[in-house]
Amino acid sequence: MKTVYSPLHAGHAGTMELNSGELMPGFEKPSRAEIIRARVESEKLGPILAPEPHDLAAARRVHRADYIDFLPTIYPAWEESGRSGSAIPFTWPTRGLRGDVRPETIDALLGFYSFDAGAPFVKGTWDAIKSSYEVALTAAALVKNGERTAFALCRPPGHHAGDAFMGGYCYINNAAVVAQWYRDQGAARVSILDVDYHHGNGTQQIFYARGDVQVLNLHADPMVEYPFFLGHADEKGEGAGEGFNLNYPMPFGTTFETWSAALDDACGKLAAYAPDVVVVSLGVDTFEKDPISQFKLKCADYPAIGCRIAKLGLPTLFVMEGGYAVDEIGVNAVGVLTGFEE
Ligand code: Q9C
Ligand code: ZN
Repeated sequence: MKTVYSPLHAGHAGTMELNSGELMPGFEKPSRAEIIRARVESEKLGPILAPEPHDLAAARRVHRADYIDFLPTIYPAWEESGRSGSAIPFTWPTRGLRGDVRPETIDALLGFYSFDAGAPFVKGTWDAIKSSYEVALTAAALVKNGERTAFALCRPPGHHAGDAFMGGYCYINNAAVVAQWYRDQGAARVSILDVDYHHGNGTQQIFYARGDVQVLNLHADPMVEYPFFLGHADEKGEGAGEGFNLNYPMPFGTTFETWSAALDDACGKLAAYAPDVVVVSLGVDTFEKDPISQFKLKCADYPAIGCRIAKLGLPTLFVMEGGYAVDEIGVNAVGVLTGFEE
């Protein structure tokens, strides 16, 4: 299978994040994508292509225009105000405050367009976000043009980004963008299968009231795990989307036995929906040694995930999301892909 990759992700580097009361180097770092790319090469998965340039029209199909306008302008404004390093929000319009009035200054805008402090901006962040978006769209076009599958090696990831919010290392929701792009290219139905350890709260929010994009999420129970405030089993969609959002929250310590049973159930629901194309939000932070996660999947389990998804017999685009155990991130991510191809 072909992989699409851009070196521009590497400018999104030296980010800082708040962890247990301390500001520390971010877990979402450039080596993640570099190690996956090296594994794609060493496993001879297939050619690695550069992304085609794209304007932001496809991003505006799933994100609010004012949010897309904010993303490229915030860091220049931050520097203009005499600051450097990571631009990070520290205040949010929570319940009872005015979340409907767009403020005018940098710190307020950062909070207005986010749900947490986990999507920092440094100098190269916007170029990385844009390249990640172009990687996703370029890989999406490969599958549209007849390839059975393709791998969008996106960095930064996307599934926590909603219509007008960033967070959890995510800015533009690459999987949502390509799902909508397939609809706009004529697909009647699209399924998004999110296997990242964390609930894809942004993806759910974007498609919650729609029946033309089915969203299936396997993740750690939001009662005890980030992103906490969405992803419960009773969230099934609303209006025209009723029945087209499916959540599989699982407890800490979940092993592949339990996790793969959930995947099997989700694949059954997906097959019944009979989409024209499947977009997999591919996170490998379900791994037993992931530094920020609490599931117990082993390296040998990842090819089995790819194999189960391949059994659906549908055109399938893989979009990279999370995974923070950098030593094994290449083995696990590429393991899913080789498992799919066997
Ligand atoms: N620093 C993805 O896997 N963890 N995002 C917060 C405190 C945030 C994960 C812990 C995890 C975000 C794409
Ligand atoms: Zn994750």
